[in-house]
Amino acid sequence: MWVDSGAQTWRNSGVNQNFIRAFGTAVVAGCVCLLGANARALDRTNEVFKIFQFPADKIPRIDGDTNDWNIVPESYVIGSDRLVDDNGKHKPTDPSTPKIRVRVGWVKGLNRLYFLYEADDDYWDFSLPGLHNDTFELVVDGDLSGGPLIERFMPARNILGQWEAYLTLQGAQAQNYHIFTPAAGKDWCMVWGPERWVKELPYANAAYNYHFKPGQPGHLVLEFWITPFDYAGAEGPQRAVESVLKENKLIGMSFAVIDYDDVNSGGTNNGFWNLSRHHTMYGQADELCEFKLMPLEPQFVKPIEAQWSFQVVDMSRRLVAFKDLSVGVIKSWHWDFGDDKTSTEQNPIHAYKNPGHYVVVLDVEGPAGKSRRAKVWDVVVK
Ligand SMILES: [Ca+2]
Ligand SMILES: [Ca+2]
Ligand SMILES: [Ca+2]
Repeated sequence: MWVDSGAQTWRNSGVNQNFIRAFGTAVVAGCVCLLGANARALDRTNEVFKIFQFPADKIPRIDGDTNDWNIVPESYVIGSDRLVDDNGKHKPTDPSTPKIRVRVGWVKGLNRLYFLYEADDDYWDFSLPGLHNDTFELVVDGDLSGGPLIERFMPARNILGQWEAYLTLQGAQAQNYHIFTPAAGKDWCMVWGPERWVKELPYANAAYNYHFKPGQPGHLVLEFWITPFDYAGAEGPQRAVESVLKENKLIGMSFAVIDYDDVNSGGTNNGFWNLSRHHTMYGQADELCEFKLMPLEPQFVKPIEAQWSFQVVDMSRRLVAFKDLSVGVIKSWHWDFGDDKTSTEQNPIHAYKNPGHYVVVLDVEGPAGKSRRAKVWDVVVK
């Protein structure tokens, strides 16, 4: 349902009522703090869209079956009402407009963004091999660097020339995926830039589920994940830098729905709806929206769980720093360093007398109970 009338509403309404209903006050409050005194140039800086954290034992399987997304609360869903009618070709209430629902997820420890894109359209246009295809266009800036990602917007283009700018700059710091909905007889997407390797495993994977033919109406499911990159060059993955995804990190992202409803219309699309209010978000990362990598929802957080990491500070003194990473309310810590020495500090530093492979055990206790985490032969000093 289109319930918002587009760009003008956004300009006039500060924090939109639909947003408050859909996204809750917690993120609104967090957003105000984040903006602080120096608001960024990003679009919609008065709101942050949420990326759901999947528990590690509930990672979505890329098979076009939506069941693994049932655990994502409705507050994470981005619907058609959030998109802006970008070029005025369709009224937001036009019944021929594709109705979409987008959910975005992530998994702590994986530099991947998972997507479930569902759409209902009255005319699925996907029989041609080129760009004329119903499309979900996704732009991702994994480190909020902003800046141009398409050669034509790059200041250095005047120095480098068009093709050198394309090969050295385009898509390097933010990536644009033209995802065909659906893709029949073609790759699942066009990466708009020379870093085409990012659309293949082990950097991306996609699956569709639909039961319509070209020109028919119907429901489309597209399930996929991509890897965001701080640097993804034309030369291939060897020098690439993945964006490290961490809890509460903000990334830049927007997506657009490009609708074709007539196979004979040539290159002309019938509508272009955008999460960003700026059509040129396809090539300007400054015009993306803010998305936040959310913590686990409370029902997936274990009440108490021991966890820790360590670092050898000085091997010549066999000096090791231990860091508590336990989850939950912890009242006491007990470390057994494996050499008959113990500590009750939260984050102890320990000097081993002798070289060896050690079994280190952390026991924690709190109102929710006890938990233990041993690591066998992780701590090795010589
Ligand atoms: Ca699935
Ligand atoms: Ca970037
Ligand atoms: Ca269509």
